[in-house]
Amino acid sequence: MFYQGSPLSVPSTRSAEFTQISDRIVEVLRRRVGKDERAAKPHDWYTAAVYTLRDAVIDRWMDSTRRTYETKGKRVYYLSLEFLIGRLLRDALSNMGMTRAMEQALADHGFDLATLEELEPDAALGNGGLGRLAACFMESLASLDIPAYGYGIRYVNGMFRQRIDDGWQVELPETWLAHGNPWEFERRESAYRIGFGGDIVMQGDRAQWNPGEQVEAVAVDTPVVGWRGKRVNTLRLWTANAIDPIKLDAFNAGDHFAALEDDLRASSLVRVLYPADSSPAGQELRLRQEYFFTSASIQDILRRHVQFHDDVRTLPDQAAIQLNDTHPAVAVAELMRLLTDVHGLDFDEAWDVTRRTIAYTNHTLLPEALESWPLPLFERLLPRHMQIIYAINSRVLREAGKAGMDGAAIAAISLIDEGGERRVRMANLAFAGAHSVNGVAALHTDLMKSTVFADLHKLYPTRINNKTNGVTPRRWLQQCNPGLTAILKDAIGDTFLGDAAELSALNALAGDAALGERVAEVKRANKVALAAHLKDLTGIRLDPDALFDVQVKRIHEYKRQLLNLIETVALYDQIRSHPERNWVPRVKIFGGKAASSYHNAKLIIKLAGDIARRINSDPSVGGLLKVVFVPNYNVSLAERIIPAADLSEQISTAGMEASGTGNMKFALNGALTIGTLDGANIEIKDRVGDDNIVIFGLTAEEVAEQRANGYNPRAVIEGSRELQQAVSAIASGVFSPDDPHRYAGLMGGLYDHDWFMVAADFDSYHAAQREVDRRWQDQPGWRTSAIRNIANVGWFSSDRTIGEYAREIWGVLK
Ligand code: T68
Repeated sequence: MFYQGSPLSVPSTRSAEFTQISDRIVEVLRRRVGKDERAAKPHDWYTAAVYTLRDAVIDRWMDSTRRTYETKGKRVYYLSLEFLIGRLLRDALSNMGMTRAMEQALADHGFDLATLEELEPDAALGNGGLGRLAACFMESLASLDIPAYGYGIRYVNGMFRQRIDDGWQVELPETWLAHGNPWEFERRESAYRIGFGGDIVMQGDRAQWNPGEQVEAVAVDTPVVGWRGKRVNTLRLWTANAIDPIKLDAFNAGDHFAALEDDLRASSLVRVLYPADSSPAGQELRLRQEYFFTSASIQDILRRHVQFHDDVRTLPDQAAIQLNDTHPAVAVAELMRLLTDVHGLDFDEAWDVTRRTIAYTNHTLLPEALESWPLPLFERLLPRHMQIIYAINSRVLREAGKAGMDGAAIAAISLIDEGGERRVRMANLAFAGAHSVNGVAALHTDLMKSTVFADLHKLYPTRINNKTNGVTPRRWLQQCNPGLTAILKDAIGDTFLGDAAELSALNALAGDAALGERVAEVKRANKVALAAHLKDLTGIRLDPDALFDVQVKRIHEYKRQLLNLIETVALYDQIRSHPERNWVPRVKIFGGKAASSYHNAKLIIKLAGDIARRINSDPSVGGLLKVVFVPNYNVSLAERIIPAADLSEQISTAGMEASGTGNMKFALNGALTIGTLDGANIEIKDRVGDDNIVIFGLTAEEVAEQRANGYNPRAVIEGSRELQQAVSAIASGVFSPDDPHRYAGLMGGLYDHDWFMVAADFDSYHAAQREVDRRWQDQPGWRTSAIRNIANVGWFSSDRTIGEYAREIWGVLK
């Protein structure tokens, strides 16, 4: 709502800062946006507010850069194909300590900050957890005053917008740059040539790569503000330009398309983010994207290094390069190439520098997600890198041979997969070229050692280490849940704002009824607000006094939205058969995107919609159960949904979710977790205590055992009345009368193989849900549990995670 001309109530104490900002906004509106106050539209005011804030940010930014240069400090470089940032205005205002002043200044001009914030599009340059982790890490690096650069791609179209048409997911391009981006600065002077293809000429024993094509990478910088504006770091995203954007002779000869061909080829490199969570897109363009941004980043890092320290051999003292998964793993070969072919180091020296500089984070054990490229493709695009990889490989295999490893172990360690079509294994390349290889939760790290990297781990036994993920408490508590933050400040003071571990002071107050009530009141207010928003989005009315049971994340079979849906159907059945029982009113909230080519994931979305339609319109459940699928789940929606959740669904098949980070965000906002012993759930349980979490299902070890010993899902389904009824109802079209066979295949898959152990875990999950009901019926007990969750998950702050990387991998903190 805009109150043009009639100011919102402005507190009588007008700070000098507020008056200054208020005047500055008008000045900026006129001179930089080019609008008069009377003509300006809300979007113009939004832009003026960002520019005004940005001016303050820039001063700190230059300050931070100067400090780093002066102290000759070691810098951290975080290479990631994804940064799932979301909106920046609230984050930057809050970290700069300018929220209140900006609110008042805008109110002075008749605008509401919260409304203007909604005009900012989400920067959605990521798929899910991996991309969001990179964004949390960037914020924590700045908050911990660590000089760092994030490097990635400035996609013109980020994560697709999800529309639900008749229950089916439809993918639409997201045009986040349509109205310009007031946060970014193009740096034309930071431009590099990136080559592809061509051939190699030997000059003595030095190789010279003559690429067949070239494109120019240009830096576009965004400031990243740390907590209390201590430091402002740089997120440097690369965009692509053709070296020769228009061939005038072709154009003048009338062949307009051919004249612009290079330009089109360059822009297509940075056009789209591949919407493939957990599975590599097997496209040439994807490999080109990976090399494009990696090469530009490594060239930039080396340029900065030699500018101040003319010896490239000191690189490891000045730079720590972290590879976010294998997407930038070609960095190993690229750094080797530049050190040997350009800077003249010999192979051994270059290998030593490379390994001491680079570290690699693994985010998945799913075999289908481990990147590998067909060798002929790799060789065609990156012929020099292929030679270097062969050279690295022969060295690694020699070491394995010397260590007495057998043929099978050597085949597993090889950077080249020789089984069938030959492929380049990016995880093995990253492992070999890094001094540190880390997993993202304790269980995941253990499994790395015993499964996919077992042989590499034997050869290099000190390389694998664990860094359990974290989330930034600024965005995921303070900014998204100001109501709860205010109560916590009243209860324990505000030191937790700078150090989330201080939340543990709440433990002493966990049984305090008055605090429990205040926390519950805020939760209810957040639920009322979410219900209103979801009513607008979906038309479905939700009761804020019901238990809000939420599963929001990418749709994937291993995350088991299907288990939740089948249990929802079983509950629906039981409510109808036993209406006399004391049922807990529930709202089941689902949200998430499916990779566009992932058929079963898309079918699961359709199933959620079909189940929702049937249950929501059935008067016999008497409003005890409602189901809603929230379209276009993204960071901004997460910021509304998570503070309003009572129950957090973290129900992946044990051993398959590397960590999870949503699990941490929900607990930090006082939701109880229902979950398997998977990923970071285990560490959450260890911290919040068994009484404050509901655990069910097979352990990772039991899953492996069952799979090895011949798991028979059909027998399991036939042995469970609730499960069988629910599965046959879905299979026979009870929820899809318009197409009764729609789910026959999906349900048939459960009977036949059930790789994700839905049937095996069903009874245990169903019982765990009834345990949740019992706990909910004891409201004081539930509130205590909620407080215990908030009190004990401060450890999952990304500040703690980054502190560990900084000390144990990068050597930049003591
Ligand atoms: C996630 N991985 C893990 N991958 O699944 C999750 N993959 O458990 C973990 O918490 C998180 O990483 C952070 O460590 C992903 O999100 C991808 O998004 C992805 C993208 C492209 C290709 C493969």
